[in-house]
Amino acid sequence: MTTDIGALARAAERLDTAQHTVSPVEQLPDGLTPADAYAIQDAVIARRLERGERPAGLKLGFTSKAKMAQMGVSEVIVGRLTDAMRVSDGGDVPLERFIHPRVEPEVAYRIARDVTTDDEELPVDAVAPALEIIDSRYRDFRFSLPDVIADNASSAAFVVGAWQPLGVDLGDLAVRLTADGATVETGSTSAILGHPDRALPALLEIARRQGMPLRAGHVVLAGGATAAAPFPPGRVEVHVTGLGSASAIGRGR
Ligand code: OOG
Ligand code: MG
Repeated sequence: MTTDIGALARAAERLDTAQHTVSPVEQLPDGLTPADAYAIQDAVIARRLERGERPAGLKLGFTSKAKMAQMGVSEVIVGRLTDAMRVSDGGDVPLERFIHPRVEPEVAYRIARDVTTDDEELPVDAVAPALEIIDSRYRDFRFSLPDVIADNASSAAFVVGAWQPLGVDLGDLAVRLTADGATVETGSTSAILGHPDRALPALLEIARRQGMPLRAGHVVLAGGATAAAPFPPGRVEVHVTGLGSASAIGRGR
């Protein structure tokens, strides 16, 4: 069933308001299709771009079993990143701007040039360790597949470490997430679709279907390699063996 345009716009307004007023909302009504949900996501992003934010890339969600099991969703989804979500490596994350922030260790790719409809592969020119801060706008961080798509795949903020040239095989690198030096989650990049490079064709397919542009310099997040952890006050860091690290400091709360 496809819901009427007015209902989709109202859902987008509710999710957008939840994000910038930092107040959780109820899940969306049952019966929405993934297509409806991406239409809501489009409208949420349009509202952010109208306020002056600029597209910064795309992120994949549920590319690892750990994430699927944690959230009870087993389909790969895509969300949009904007410049307002970017936190510099080692920078501050003001925790009061989020409802119930969590953090995930990820791998980022950099888009080499504007992607066109002729591209059969995503042109990438660098990779980096990354942190994603997710924050569901839904009460209790609970959602169905359409709910989380509509909510821009829980995107909230992201940190990219120093870009590295291509050449490192990302297939099975050890991943560690630490909070104030203590290990919180460990895993391997192989958790991401068996190899994080597989995130690229998966992303291209969805981005093309949904008409999501990718431009030179945009960031692609391949998805959490482990379950997400609550973002605590203090220093959070991801370490990827052979690739490097990235960190952020949780302030407030
Ligand atoms: C949705 C976002 C999933 C990932 O890396 O798998 C995601 C969520 O878990 O709230 O970002
Ligand atoms: Mg993620």
